[in-house]
Amino acid sequence: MAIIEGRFTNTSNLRIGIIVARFNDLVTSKLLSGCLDCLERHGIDTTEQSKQLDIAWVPGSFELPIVSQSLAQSRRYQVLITLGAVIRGDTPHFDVVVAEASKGIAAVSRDSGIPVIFGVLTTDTIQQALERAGIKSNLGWNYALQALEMGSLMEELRLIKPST
Ligand code: INI
Repeated sequence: MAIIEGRFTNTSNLRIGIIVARFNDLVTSKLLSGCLDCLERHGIDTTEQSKQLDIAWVPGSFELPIVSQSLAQSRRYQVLITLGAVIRGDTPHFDVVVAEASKGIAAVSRDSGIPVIFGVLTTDTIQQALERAGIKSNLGWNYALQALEMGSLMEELRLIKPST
């Protein structure tokens, strides 16, 4: 029996790309701070000189899939994290932005074989978004943990030898 699971230690070989939406920057910059805090505490070099981490900014969550796709195609990263905040109160096309971002991110992940963490908050109000980005908890932290787990899990899976 093989037990296959990700880990949260020995992160020195992990390369991570983060794609952040500027729309609702008040929220997404907080998600990014939480994410970086968690990565740093798990041994990832988060300094400006880091060779383990790159951060790409996009205008809004709608643009997260295309830039994720480009980073995935570079084969430079074991895992990508997308960060966005879509707030229903702000827009009648909430459903369109959420649907395109979620379907697009899932498609990039499946097509490239590189896990892409879905770190897009979808809330009714800015208050709810802020509560999830630092006032109560910071989901950026959770997205970073999920990235560590998935990045290392996919490496484990690649090591499985075909049965003879
Ligand atoms: N983008 C978001 O990330 N969150 C939103 O709440 C949002 N609203 O409200 O419209 C939003 N719109 C911008 C969209 O993601 C694109 O950047 C834009 O349509 C250009 O393609």
